Amino acid sequence: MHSFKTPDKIKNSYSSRICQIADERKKGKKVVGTFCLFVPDEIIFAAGADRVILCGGKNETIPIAEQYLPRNICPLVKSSFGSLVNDGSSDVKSCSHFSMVDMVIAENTCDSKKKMYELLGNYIPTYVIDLPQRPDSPEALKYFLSELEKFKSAMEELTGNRVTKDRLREEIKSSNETRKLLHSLYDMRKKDPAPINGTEILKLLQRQYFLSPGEFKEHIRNLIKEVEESEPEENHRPRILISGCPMSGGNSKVPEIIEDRGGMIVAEESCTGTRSFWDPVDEDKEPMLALAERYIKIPCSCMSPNDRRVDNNLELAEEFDVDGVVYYTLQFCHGYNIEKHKVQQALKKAGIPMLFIETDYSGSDVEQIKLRVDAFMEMLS
Ligand code: BJ8
Repeated sequence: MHSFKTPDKIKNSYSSRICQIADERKKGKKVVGTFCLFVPDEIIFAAGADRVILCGGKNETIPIAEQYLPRNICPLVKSSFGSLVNDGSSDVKSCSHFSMVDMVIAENTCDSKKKMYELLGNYIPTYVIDLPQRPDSPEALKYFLSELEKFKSAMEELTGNRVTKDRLREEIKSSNETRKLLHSLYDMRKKDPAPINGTEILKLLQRQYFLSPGEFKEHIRNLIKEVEESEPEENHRPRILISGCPMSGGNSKVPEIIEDRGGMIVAEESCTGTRSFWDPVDEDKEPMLALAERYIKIPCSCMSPNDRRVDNNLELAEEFDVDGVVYYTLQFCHGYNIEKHKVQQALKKAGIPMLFIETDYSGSDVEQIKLRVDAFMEMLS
């Protein structure tokens, strides 16, 4: 397997991004923090603001969160909250960009997040976008569009800038360019053997939130070039689609185990994978409507019914010619956990084997996961 050299600039993107944001703020730019794909970046950027992602993928901040939140909720929510409310009294490093955020832009998705946002409002101004949860009706689109209009006004108020249709069109075009580049990168993974491993791609997607959109595009272009010029690998390894909860920065436990044990992740049906870029925004439509239409279709398990996600799994499995699916959920993420059943049924019908892994951010189950992955790989080989 080829190992791609991540340029130092990209490796150190976190610290340089913090400096960049600090500079921007000195010049009066507003910075917002987000947790979810349902918040359209295009509106934030069109308002002249910057954004950082606040989702936590690290285990260390969970004990801090457990002073406020129940233990039996999803680690992503606890890790994020612990990192944000860390007052420095423990040895754990806090989320340094949280102090640079003027406002959190939250969204009503799962119960744990919704309730966590209510507490977060005690620490920082928190704006919540409401979501209709039955996405396929015309009323839902109308409601979501009205929520995005309100969000646009909130951004105008925060920044003092008007969000014009032209600015929105520019940002939609720019985001679509990023989406196209990611599609080109993913197309390369359709080869057998795939020329780049999935852990590498996951880290790229996690890192995008610590790069400006321009830097991220440049990084993808360079990576595509490097992959094109690399020597192809010879041995076929079981091709895996990983499907389920997002993997925030700091969390790459399961993909690393899969690839260390001989598998090759060729696609991810997740918010740190295809869900984040698969569908473009229609550039020919009125921009706010086009944004509402595109974002409401994100097949998150908080939507009901969410058959689009079942279909996406089947389509990706076929397109990337996978040998098996690893269905990955975080503990206490009821939406993805329950949805497993429907996905498993559909995959079974299509003759595609599936391994279910429910885990957290700790290392306590690593040995057990390795054993289960070994057995799965053996079955697929
Ligand atoms: S669009 S997946 S980013 S909500 S893992 S916190 S769902 S209990 S992160 Fe998500 Fe937006 Fe949906 Fe994507 Fe809740 Fe589940 Fe935890 Fe989750």
